[in-house]
Amino acid sequence: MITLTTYEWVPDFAVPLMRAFRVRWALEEAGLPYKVRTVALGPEQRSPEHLARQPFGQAPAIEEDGLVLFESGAIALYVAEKSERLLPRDRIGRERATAWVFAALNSIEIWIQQLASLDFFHANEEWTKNFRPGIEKQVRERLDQLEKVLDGKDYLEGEFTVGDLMMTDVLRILDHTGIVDAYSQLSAYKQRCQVRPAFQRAMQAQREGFKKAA
Ligand SMILES: N[C@@H](CCC(=O)N[C@@H](CS)C(=O)NCC(=O)O)C(=O)O
Repeated sequence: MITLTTYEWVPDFAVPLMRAFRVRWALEEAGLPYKVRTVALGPEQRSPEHLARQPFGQAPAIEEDGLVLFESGAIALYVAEKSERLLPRDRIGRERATAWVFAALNSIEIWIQQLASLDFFHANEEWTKNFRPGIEKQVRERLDQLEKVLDGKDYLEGEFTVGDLMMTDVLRILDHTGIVDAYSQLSAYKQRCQVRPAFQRAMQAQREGFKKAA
C-alpha cells in the first residue's frame, strides 16, 4: 500500500492547495487506499530521514514496495499507471495525457506559482508593484491559449485523465484571484473536474488530516 508523506500542519491558505492534494486526488480516482505519514515544517523537514524521501525537504513524497518517489508530477503518473481511469491504455492516449501533466507543471504552474508566491508571501511589499503585472500578463497569456484548447471539449483529451487532474490542481492555485472566472471554457472545465466525487473525497481527507494534526 502507498504511504503518502505530507505535512502535519500548514497555514490556513495552504490547506486546500498543499500539493499532497493532487496525490490524494489521484489515489481516490484510482480507488487505491493509502496511509499517511506527516512531517513537521521546520527541522524535521530538513532531517536526513525526510531528505531521503524528498531531496529538497518538501512534500509530498510517497513510498511503496521499496520505491521512494518525490515530485507530485512523478507521483501522479506513478498512480495513474495503476488505473485506466487516469491513463488510457492506448499508446497515443497515454503519451498525450503525460504531455498534459508536464504542460500543467512546466508551462502553466511556473507562472501561476510566481503570482501566488507574490500574493501569499510578499503582498504589499513595494518591490512587487512593478513585477506583479508582468507575471499576471504571462499567466493570462497561458490561460488564453488553454481556453482555445478547451473550446468545445469537456476534457483536454477525450475522457478525463491524469492530465486534467494536474491541470485543474494547478489552476486552483489562482482561486484567490478570480482570474480563471473570466474564461468561460476554462472555468467550466475546472468546475467539471472539481465536482468529481474523487476530488471531493480527497479534499475532505486533506482538510480532515490537517484538522486532526492541529
Ligand atoms: N515540485 C514539487 C514542489 C513541492 C512543493 O512546493 N511543496 C511545498 C508544499 S505544497 C513545500 O513543501 N513547501 C515547503 C518548502 O518548500 O519548504 C512537487 O510538485 O512535488
